[in-house]
Order: sequence, then structure tokens, then C-alpha cells
Amino acid sequence: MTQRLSKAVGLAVALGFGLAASGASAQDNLQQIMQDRGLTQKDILAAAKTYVPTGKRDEFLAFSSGGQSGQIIVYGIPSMRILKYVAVFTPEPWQGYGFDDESKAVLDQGKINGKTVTYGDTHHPAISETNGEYDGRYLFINDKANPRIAVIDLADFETKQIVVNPIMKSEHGGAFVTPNTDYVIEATQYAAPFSKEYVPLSEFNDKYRGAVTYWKFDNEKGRIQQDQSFSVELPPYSQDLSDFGKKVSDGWSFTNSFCTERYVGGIENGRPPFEAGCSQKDTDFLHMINWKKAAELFKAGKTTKINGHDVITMDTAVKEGILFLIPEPKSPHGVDVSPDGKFIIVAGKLDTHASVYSFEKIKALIDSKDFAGKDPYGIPILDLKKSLHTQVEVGLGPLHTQYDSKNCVVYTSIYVDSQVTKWDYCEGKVLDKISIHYNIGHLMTMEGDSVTPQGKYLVSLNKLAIDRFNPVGPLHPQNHQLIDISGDKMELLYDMPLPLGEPHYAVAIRADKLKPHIRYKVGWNSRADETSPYKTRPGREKIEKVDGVTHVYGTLIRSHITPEIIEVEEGETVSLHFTNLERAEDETHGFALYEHNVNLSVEPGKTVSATFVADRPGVYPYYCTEFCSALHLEMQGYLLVRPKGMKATTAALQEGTIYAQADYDKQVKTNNDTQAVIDSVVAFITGRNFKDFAPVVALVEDATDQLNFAADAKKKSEDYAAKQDWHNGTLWAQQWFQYQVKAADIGLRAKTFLEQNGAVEVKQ
Ligand code: CUK
Ligand code: CUA
Repeated sequence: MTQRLSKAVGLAVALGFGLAASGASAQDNLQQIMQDRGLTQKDILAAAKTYVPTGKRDEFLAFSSGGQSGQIIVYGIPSMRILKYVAVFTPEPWQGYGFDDESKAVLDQGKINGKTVTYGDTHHPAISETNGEYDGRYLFINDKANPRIAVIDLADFETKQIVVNPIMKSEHGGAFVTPNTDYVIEATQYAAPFSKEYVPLSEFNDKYRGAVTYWKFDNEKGRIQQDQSFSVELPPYSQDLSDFGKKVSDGWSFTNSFCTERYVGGIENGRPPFEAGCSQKDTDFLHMINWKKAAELFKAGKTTKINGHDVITMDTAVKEGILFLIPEPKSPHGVDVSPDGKFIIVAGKLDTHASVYSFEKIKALIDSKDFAGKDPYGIPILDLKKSLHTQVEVGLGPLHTQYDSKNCVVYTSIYVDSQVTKWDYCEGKVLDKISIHYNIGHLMTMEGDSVTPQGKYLVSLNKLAIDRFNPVGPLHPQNHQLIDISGDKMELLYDMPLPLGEPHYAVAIRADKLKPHIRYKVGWNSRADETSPYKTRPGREKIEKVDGVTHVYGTLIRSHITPEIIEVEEGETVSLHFTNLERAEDETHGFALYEHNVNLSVEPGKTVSATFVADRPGVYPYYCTEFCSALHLEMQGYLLVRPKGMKATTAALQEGTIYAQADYDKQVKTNNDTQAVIDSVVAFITGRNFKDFAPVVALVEDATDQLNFAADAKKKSEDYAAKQDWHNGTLWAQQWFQYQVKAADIGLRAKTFLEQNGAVEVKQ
């Protein structure tokens, strides 16, 4: 049986059309496959819910922190297909991140006290919001190990900015945004002195401090404005997660804490370790800050400059009535504000309860100054019972909570029990539980921390995978599990291994909200978001020495690098600048140079640079790293570094083949035949309503470019032929052919697209 026929029969059987199964090969019979692979009906259902057929796309895009990989991981839901790693705090060669001058400048913003730090411990990504809804414009991510926040522009999924926290030495409660992304919050984790000096631990209570920083974000420029940002000083409790109020609670931020015992450890000296000393008390504190009022205090100059940064001291915060504490049981971890802003859910790692605080009650207590006491720093403490809406027993080791699209329904991760608990926070009752594998940290629902959660799916970000995947050595991948939450009962659908750092939080947005560019304006410095001074147009390539630096203004287009020979003298500083002239989607070129750690990714339109000292005489081949066309391997060149004082040698080049008139004529005939094919494709396209298809319009633009290049090469070959220089005439005729081939390739892609998408003939 032919394969196609066999497929059709197999499908018919699978769909129950009653054909005899014996006629179908086992490969294509669903029942047979289920039997052979030991799949249940439930497995098949789960597969059908997650499988995204070839060519189709996912409904949601998730941005997961990459933990200590310092990156962001982007994947589709429900397919769980990984789409991209976005380099943030860590060099990443595929994107040229940390290899080209432009992205090095971004990484350099992240230097701490002059030291380069080439990793980050990313924890909490946040998508920018407009009126509390994800708007898909920007993504923020924090670095717990080296307190920093990075800004990623979702127009091109590139890291644009890194800001270093001027007063913290450890952080955790970031990045979360206000409902209109005016501010991005970052809160400390482990207390430390704000100063850079040595301060003994005996002065912990007096000199060590926590803080929250409110980073001002300019939504138009897409950058954090450091001089418009400020912090609020906090006690040396280990602040943890944060969240911003929304709707009724807009204007407030919430940051919880553990180890309010202010214990400082010392197991090596016979003292009980942190884990014991930090769990003595039954409650820790939720910090509540009126950030809108804090922003006014900052504008009114009621701050103290510390390390050049504006800080509202605890004294000022207490005096001005912007800082309050609410007890929370016990060693709390997550704090999550409900979509309507009315409730704040906190879960304690050492408690079996989730506590639901009522913003209305809290606000009333603050307004009537009904306080239960003060902490050692004079901060008013609210009464726990009076602040609570309810407490629900959700399981052992509850951590984080996410909201469903259904009113009052939430999901809490239960670390010790390895479960997700679905519960109703209005009524205060548990609705369902599901086991995960294993030891869940965060969990994520679709747009789950916006004002409009989308429901449908939940991802469980598990800390341990243990036995879930084929073993790959002692270091295991992480396990993100996809759970269907559309029904009353949660259904586990899929295990996805994530082999890159330990992700903490993730956020997912409806894919149709994202409209990233497919190409840059020609000559674009994507990291600074401006036209590069090194933008180079075709035909304008040059090598120029300015102030002792040899600048190479080069271009990349299928399938050559211009220039193909770069010759410099030993000791010269060389600055390469390459512009990708392509307009076609996905026609990225790379640039790799032997020995100099130069590795570039140049997407269509982009200009990138690499500066280095050519300090050793020698021969250094370079080439394009992306298989960009049939003649990609010919996309190559040489950097020649002459010993000091030696004269240039590239004037007379040796070549293998010398062409004659017959070669020229043969190539021209081939080109003319090729042109006839191109003309027929062009006639097909222009005879259809191709302008109604944006992808085809882009392809036609690209093909037109290639045909213009072909015309230039044709002219050069004819000029040489007129002078009877058959050798150069033939070489240029070959180049003319190369451009024709690319134009034809693009034209055929356009033709196929039109045929497959129902284009109609038009009268010319
Ligand atoms: S954290 Cu890791 S499981 Cu940094 Cu939000 Cu809770
Ligand atoms: Cu460009 Cu390969």
C-alpha cells in the first residue's frame, strides 16, 4: 500500500469509520498505537488538548524566569514548545549578547561597584500593564543575587536596560508593576548595610536594613528613569515577595517578610542555624506602603541621599503615615492581590493555612488609627484578626497563589505536599486538589496577576523532577507541568523539562497581544533603539582609520560578507560594523571570527559592532554562522593581520580558474534562461491580488531588492565583457546569477503562498 493510502485508512479506522484494522499498518492505527505505547484514553485526551499541529500557533505565550541562568525562557501554551531564550544578565552567543559592542553596553550597565557580573538569579518576570491589564509592551525581571532590574522590549524580545539597585545587596520582591506601569518594585531579601563599608553583625539591628525601591518607568521611552526613582527604608527583616494593589487598593504596595526575629546565624560557632533562629515567632510581618504618598514625599524632597539615591527613612515613613505592618503566619512566602484589589492572599511556608486579608478592613484600621502596637522601629502594627477576611487550610507548605477567571477561585502551590489546591477565597473552602511532580514553587494561570485572569490553563513550576524524565546525570532539568483548569476538576496534561537554570515565577499573556517586529529599520542599533552611526548602505562599504581605530563599515546579504578581505597591521584596534541588508523574514546572518571571541547575530536591518585589538599577526578566517542560503558556506572572508612594518600584500591575488569568452557566454545564457523563469513568476504574482497579502508584499520587496542587485552585477559583467576582460566579466555574470537565484527563490515562495491562500486573478 502506498504511504498516503495507508495513512488515510489508518485515520479512518482511528475515527471509527469501520474499516478493517487489519488493512492498516500498525504505525497509523490509533488503537494499535495506544496499545503499543501503553496509552490510556486520558493520555489521548491530554495529547489532543496540548498538541498544536504543524504550522499552527499557541494561544498563550509564557515568560519564565530562568533562575541562575540569568535568562528568560519563552514558551507557548498549551504546546509547551520553547520559542526563545532571552539573554538578560548572562552572555548568550546565539543572540550575540555580550559579544557585540551594543549589547556589551547593556551588560555594562549592570556592573556593580565597577565589577562585571556575568550571571543573574532571575526570579519574577512582570509584563507591563495598562489599567491593570497586560499590554504586551515590556517585560521586567529581577536579579536576586545582585540586586538589579532589567527591561526587555517585547517589540523585539531584547534586553534594553539593566539598572543596579544602589542600596541593596540582596533582593527578592521584584519585579512587579503598578496598574499603569508607572513604577516597578524591588524589595530586599537579606538585610545588609546600605553603605559599602564593613559593619559587624553585632550592629545588625541598628545598621543593617531592608528596603523597597520604586523604579520609575517611562512608558514612552521604554526605560527606567533612575533619577526619578526612590526607596523606602525598612527594618532588617528578610523582606520577601511583593505585589501592587489594584482598583480599590491601587496606590498601595505589599511586601511580606520572614525572619523578623532578626536572627543572624552562626552554626559554625555552635549557634543554632538560620533555619531554627528564623522560625521562632508565630508571625512575621506584611509591610504595607502607600506608594502614591511616598512618591509625593519624594517629589517634595523629603528624602535622604544614600549612595546618590533618594531614600525615605523609616522615621519619615512613620511620621508621614505611609508604612504599616500586619502580622502574617508563619514564615510567609507569597503575597498576591486579587483581580478586584479587595483581597490579599498570603501563604506561610510553615503553616497549613492561606490567609485572606481584607483591604477594606485594613484601610478602616489605618484610617481610624486602630493599631495593636509598634515594632522596635516604631512602625504601627495592625491586629491580625481584625485585618483578616478568612483563613483556609490548604495543605502543608503553601507558597504562592494565582487567580482564575472564575470569581473567588484561586490556586495555591503546596510545596511539602507536592500539590496544587483549588479553593474559594470568598467562601473560604477547598474545592479540589491535584498532585504534581514534585515540590511545586510558583504556579501560573493565564494573565493570572492582571485584573482580567483568563483561566483555562495553569502551569506548575516544580522544584524537583526526580524520576519524570530520561536520566541525564545528577543535575536534572526542571519540570513545568501543564494543568487544565477549565473544568471543576484539575486535569494534568503535560510535563515539560526545562533544562536551563531553576525558574521561579512565570507570566503568560494572550499571544494575540504581542506584535513583535520581523525586521529592523536598516542600520538599527537595537539595544539603544536608534539608528547606528555605523549604518552602512549597499555599495558604501569602506575601511577607514579614525583616531587610531580601523573601522570596517561592512554589510551582510545572501551570500556574501562585504568586505571579504580585511587587512590590518599588528597592534591596530579594529572595530567591525556589520549591517544586515536583508528585508526578508528570518534572514539572519551571523559573523564568527577565529580566535578573537567575536560572534555576532545580525538580524534583518540590524547594525552590530565588535571592537578588538589585532594583537597577533596571522590569518583569521571569518564566516556567517547561519545557514542562510544555498551558498551560505561561501559567506566567508579573511582578516589578515600583518606583522608591524610589513607592506600590504593583497594587491595581487592568486586565483584557481581563469575564465575565457566561452565561460562568459555560457554563464550569460544560463542567466537569460533564469530570467525567463523569474519573469513568469513575476507575471503570476502581479496577475494576482498579491497586495492583499502582507507577507507576499514583504517577499516582493525583498525579491525586488535582489533583482536590483542582479541588474548592478549584470552591468558590471557587461562592462568587463565590453573591454574583453572575460575573466572578471564571467565572475560578475556569476554574481548576477546568484542574485537571480535568490530572487527566484523568494518569488516562488510568494507564488506558493498565493496559491495556498486563495489569491484571485486581477485585470492588469
Ligand atoms: S520565589 Cu522561588 S518558589 Cu523567588 Cu517567588 Cu517562591
Ligand atoms: Cu549568511 Cu550564512
